[in-house]
Amino acid sequence: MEKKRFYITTPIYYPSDKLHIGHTYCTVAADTMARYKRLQGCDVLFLTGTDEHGQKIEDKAKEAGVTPKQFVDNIVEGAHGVRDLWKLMNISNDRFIRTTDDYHIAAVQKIFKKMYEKGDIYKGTYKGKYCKPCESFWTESQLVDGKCPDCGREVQDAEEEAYFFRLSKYADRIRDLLENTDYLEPRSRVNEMVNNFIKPGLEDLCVSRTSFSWGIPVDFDPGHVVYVWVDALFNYTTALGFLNDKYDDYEKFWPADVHFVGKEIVRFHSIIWPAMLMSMEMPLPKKVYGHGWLLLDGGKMSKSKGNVVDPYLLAEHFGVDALRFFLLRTFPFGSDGNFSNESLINTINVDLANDLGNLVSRTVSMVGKYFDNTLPADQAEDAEKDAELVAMIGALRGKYEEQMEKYAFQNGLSEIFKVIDRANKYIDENAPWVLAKDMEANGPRLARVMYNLLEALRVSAVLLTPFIPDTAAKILDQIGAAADLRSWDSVGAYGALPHDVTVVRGENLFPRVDAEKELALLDQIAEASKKAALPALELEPQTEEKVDFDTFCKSDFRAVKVKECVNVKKSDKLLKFTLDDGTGEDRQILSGIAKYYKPEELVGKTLLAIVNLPPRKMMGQLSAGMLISAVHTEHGEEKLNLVMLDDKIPAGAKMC
Ligand code: ME8
Repeated sequence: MEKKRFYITTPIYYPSDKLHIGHTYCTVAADTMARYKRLQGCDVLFLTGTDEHGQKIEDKAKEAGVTPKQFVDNIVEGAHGVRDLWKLMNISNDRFIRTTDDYHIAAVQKIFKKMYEKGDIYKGTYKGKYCKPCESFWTESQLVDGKCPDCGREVQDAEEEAYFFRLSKYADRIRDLLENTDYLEPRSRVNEMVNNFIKPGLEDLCVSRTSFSWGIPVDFDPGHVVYVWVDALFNYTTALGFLNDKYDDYEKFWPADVHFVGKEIVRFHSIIWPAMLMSMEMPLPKKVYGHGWLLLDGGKMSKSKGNVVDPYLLAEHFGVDALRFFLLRTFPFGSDGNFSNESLINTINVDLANDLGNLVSRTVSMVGKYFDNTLPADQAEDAEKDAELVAMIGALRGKYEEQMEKYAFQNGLSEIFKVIDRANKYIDENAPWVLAKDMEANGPRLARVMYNLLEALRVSAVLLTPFIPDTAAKILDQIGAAADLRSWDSVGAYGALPHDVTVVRGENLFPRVDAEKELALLDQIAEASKKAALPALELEPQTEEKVDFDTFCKSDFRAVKVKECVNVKKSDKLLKFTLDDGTGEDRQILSGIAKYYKPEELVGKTLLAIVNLPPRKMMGQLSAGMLISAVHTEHGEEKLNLVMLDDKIPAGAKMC
């Protein structure tokens, strides 16, 4: 029988910065789906890649002093880059597309021309805002406070020649697609699209730019580059060989079974993408699934906010499978979820260490201890005691499949963990350690108890394989499941494991995480990397306004010696100085520098003060003058140093 085909894609990522855990989320979900379909016996094509054109990349490259291609090459192929990350996360993509690949570029040029020749792309004028000094076009929404986002100067209305796609022509068909088919899921996203974009009226879409050059050139009109989303969306078909000779899988795999995409790009995939496919007279993908975001402290992670979570760091600390598992176990795929180190550690300790890890290690070690690793074939069932667990094992695959087909990863895992919980309870109910006291009488019964536990583990581990491939294989090794007992067919019903199975004791698969220690360590690392991301040294810009010499000379700067220095009561900022200013009378100055100095460090020092400022009261105490200090910001932290003079300088010496 011919195998069923399954084509799944992730979005292709912008290599403008290193990827974070939010990006990893979608790719891990798609990988799990691809592995699940392979387990079911499908012929799977799983595509991911990078979306490498556009102004943002051009700008970033310029900032870094390299060409755009060198810039993206480094983030895609370099150390800790996109490819490295997918390798680390055990992503089993069959293909990886880069939109800078020649075959893709040539195919997009042909696609653009086809839509142009058909009349669905036409030349018009794009109205926008122009910043003359920067020679840049901006849309209204790109402006910052109505000014150029780059230089902050005034912008003016301007027009640019551009190509447009007749999106408006497809509005009715798109609305029908969204409202009357299952094209877009979860369903809640359909209303969002229809109400926010379709009902207000779809306008034609500007699909070429002339204000920058890092894009696919429109080959019949030099100077124009193809809008990055047109370039990017067609990756799903060029990577199969559409209008190119690089691959030959278009007939076999198109239309895609599902595109996984984050919620903010649902609009592109559910309105623009199908409209362009309609224009090209190509079949539409069967489904677009818009997943939620991983939030940090309630907000979307973003490099510019400095609140990204580094997947390399987490994988190194907790292991790749623990991280993969956490992402799909903790958050419902269609909704947003709040990431925290606490919930990651909690999931590892509760689900993996306590429930699954303990079940594996207890079961395998009991089979070792009571039966020298091999169960006897002579076993005694207890219909009443075994019924519930046996029934749950037999029904698990069906329940799991029902959830997985809906991309409900969290629920699929819940079904597995119901069986794992039940098996743990089954150990307590049957108390193997009591049975083992009289092996002659209870041996066959004890053997069946062990068998049922191994079978629960086998079926669970096979169905966990798409989520935690390496660890599931280790579980199956430990419980002695041969290759043919790891298949989809072998877990359709209870009982495929041979009765005289031999277990192989192995490492503890999920050691408990010391939450307090790990959290402190992660906090430290996060703090350090936040600081490292900030400019090392920030100095106040110099004042441009000039001060005339006479005014300057009016400021009376003097050397002062610290006779006494104490903290001001009830203030955590102020230090009170008693100073020798050379007049023979003590001078008192208060200064808000308690954060930077201990009072005793300053006694005896020679400092610089301005002494002719009008005296003022601070916390009820008089301050006559001001001590001069130097301030700067280092890694985001304000630093202050009092100006200290050579102790040779006598108190009261005038500075000029
Ligand atoms: O959008 N939580 O690329 P991209 C969950 N190049 N998902 C997140 C996330 C988070 N915190 N942050 C980002 C693009 N993502 C385009 C795609 S496809 C033809 C072109 C997801 O690198 C985001 O929702 O900005 C998106 O689906 C994906 O990462 C890629 O984002």
